[in-house]
Amino acid sequence: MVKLKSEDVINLKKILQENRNILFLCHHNADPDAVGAAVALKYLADVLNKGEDKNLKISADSISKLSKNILEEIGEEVEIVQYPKLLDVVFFVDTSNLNQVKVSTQELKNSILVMIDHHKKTDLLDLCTFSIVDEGATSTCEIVSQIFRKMGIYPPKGIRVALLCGILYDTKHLKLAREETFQIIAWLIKGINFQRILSLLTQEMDESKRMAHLKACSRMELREVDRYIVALSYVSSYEASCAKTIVSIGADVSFVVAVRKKEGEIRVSGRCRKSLSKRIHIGEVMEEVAKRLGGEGGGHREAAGLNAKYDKDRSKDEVIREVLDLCYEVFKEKLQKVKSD
Ligand SMILES: [Mn+2]
Repeated sequence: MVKLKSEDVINLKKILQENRNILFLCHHNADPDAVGAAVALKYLADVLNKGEDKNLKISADSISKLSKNILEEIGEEVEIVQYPKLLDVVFFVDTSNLNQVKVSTQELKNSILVMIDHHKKTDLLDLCTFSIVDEGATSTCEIVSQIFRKMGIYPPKGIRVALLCGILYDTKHLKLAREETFQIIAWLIKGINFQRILSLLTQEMDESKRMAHLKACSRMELREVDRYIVALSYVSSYEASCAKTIVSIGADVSFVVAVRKKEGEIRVSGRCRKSLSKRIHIGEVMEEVAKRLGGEGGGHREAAGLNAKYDKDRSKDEVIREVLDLCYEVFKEKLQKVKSD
């Protein structure tokens, strides 16, 4: 079970019962987990406080396409606004950091702050009077569902659809699910078609992105180092998605360059297979390439990127060639180094 303490549930209930003006705040580009948890918490507040003229609101400075799908399906609304008017109580939902929201920090001091989240704790938590944060939970929706269950309140279908979407989204369609996740899903899913939930979470890829993937593949150059297949390519946008796609179809490692003439910028995205990432840190490769290009780079073992300045006097093709060669060289050097260590 999610480590949900009875006293936390009692305290949350009290906050929701005693306050009529509550803002549920989601992070930037709110995903289905943030939106699902916010919609459910707002419903809970509405059920627990029978008072008249309540003001219960959900805000985000932007929401994702999938979140829009879900809100349409269940007939709920999220106010899309920067610097929303803060209410007596402000909930940070699926949001651990003030960088993820656009609010006035000065105004925050006048509200009771509450956090319901599953991310790593940050300083924002110190500003909150009350919080339920479980870093072990796979989603905020999972935590919120547990809260309902502990309170003995069975949410209506629309709310359960939103919660299921959040859980499915954050667990990458259950790939990251734990035993508790399945238990809460079994509790939520009564009378709901699972395929419908899955279809709410799928979206057609943009034509421009599909085109970028296809171009990246058709322009691809393959090299081999130490029996690893290195794929090099270039596009004008979606370089990260292209690099990921190239690895997914068979390369061990990929580097995709995008030269943006207008912005005077070179961007590179690097990806590698999980097995190779145990030997090579792509973030370190990108950091080193960036250093040699006078830019900035870094990232994770499997996924990383860099930005550097593009000298407008030089030809685009020449720069692309040079950057890709450099990626290949640095990768080779790092690989030789691990081999000799
Ligand atoms: Mn989440």
